[in-house]
This record gives sequence, C-alpha cells and structure tokens, in this order.
Amino acid sequence: MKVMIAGGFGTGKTTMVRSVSDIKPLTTEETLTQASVGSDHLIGIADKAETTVSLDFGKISINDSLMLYLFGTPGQERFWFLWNGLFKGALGAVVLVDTRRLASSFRAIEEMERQNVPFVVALNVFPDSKDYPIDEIRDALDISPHIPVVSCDARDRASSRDVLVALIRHLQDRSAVALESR
Ligand SMILES: Nc1nc2c(ncn2[C@@H]2O[C@H](COP(=O)(O)OP(=O)(O)O)[C@@H](O)[C@H]2O)c(=O)[nH]1
Ligand SMILES: [Mg+2]
Repeated sequence: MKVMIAGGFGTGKTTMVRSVSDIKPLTTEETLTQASVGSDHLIGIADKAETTVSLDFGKISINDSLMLYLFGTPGQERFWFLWNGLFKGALGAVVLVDTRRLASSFRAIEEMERQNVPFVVALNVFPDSKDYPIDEIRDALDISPHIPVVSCDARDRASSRDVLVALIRHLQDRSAVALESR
C-alpha cells in the first residue's frame, strides 16, 4: 500500500520516514545554503540544516499481509509541480502539522482534498509547541470532524508507527461506511 507523508516545510516528514522505516530510507537531502534564503522560510526552525530536494522513500511492514511504502513529499512550493504523478496509486496520507506554523500545512491539506486522498492529520510536537485543544486545531485547519487528528513525535519510531496505524483504521472505517451505504 502506497502512503504519502505530506505537510509543510520543516514539519518532520523526512524525520518520520527515517524513524519508522524498516529499510535504510532513500532520501535526497541537500544541505540548505545561502541560495535558499528568501525562498525557504526558516522561522521557528532556524537550526534546520537540510532540506528534501525530491522525496523520501521508506517501507514498513505492519503485519504479514500489509506492507506500507512511504513517500515523503517535498515541502517547497517550487517543487509542487511534481505532485500530480507523486500521488498516483496512493491509498492514504499523513499530513504533518507543526502547530507553531499551522499555515505551512494548509496547501498539503488542500492537495489531499483535491486529489481525493484520504488522510489523517498528525501534530508533530516540538519542545515549544503549545498544547491547543484538538477542536481548535481542527477549526483552524478547516477539516471535517471525521478526519482523525493525532499527536506524535516524528523522531520516535513507535509514535510514528501509531500514526500509520491511525491512518489504516481511518481507511478501514471509510470502506466500512462505503459498504454500508451501498
Ligand atoms: N523536537 C522535535 N524536532 C523534530 C521533530 N521532528 C522533526 N524535528 C526536527 O525538525 C527539523 C525538520 O524536520 P524534517 O524532517 O527535515 O522536516 P521536513 O521538511 O518536513 O522533511 C529537523 O531538524 C528535525 O530534526 C519532533 O518531533 N520533535
Ligand atoms: Mg524533508
């Protein structure tokens, strides 16, 4: 099953693919240089030294019959033209959100809705993140009540795995609803 790991710049996509993957993830990380000043916004993530130029790829086996292939999306707006092909065949997505910079993930959410990819929202908790009520975040992101919102630490394998399990449950719930309404 193909799963997208999406979200704004610096929300933890590469970190999540790396922490959860069973294989050494294929990444195409490049050192951020002066050349990206003005195009990549580092507010709140000043110590970010690397950025994903194309995409991250990883793989995790959930059980004997379910293998997830994880595709991290590039965060920078100038790579969005790549997105159409990237979503082909994706059964679901995780949209990572940094609650200090909610707006950075707006476009990723829009893109999931536009491409009809079911998703869960994962709030990646940073040391200075405030503890907002989930409903407030749901309102701010303008997502419907049936979309799960979970918290996580993208650096932690078990926590990242829990997010993927939440996504699988969400996909199962959706298909159950679809069967009932037939
Ligand atoms: N404290 C904390 N830092 C994180 C977490 N996830 C990612 N980071 C750091 O935040 C920065 C951005 O993460 P990265 O995975 O490169 O973001 P991406 O642009 O979405 O791929 C990196 O320096 C990470 O080490 C987290 O859960 N907690
Ligand atoms: Mg990245």
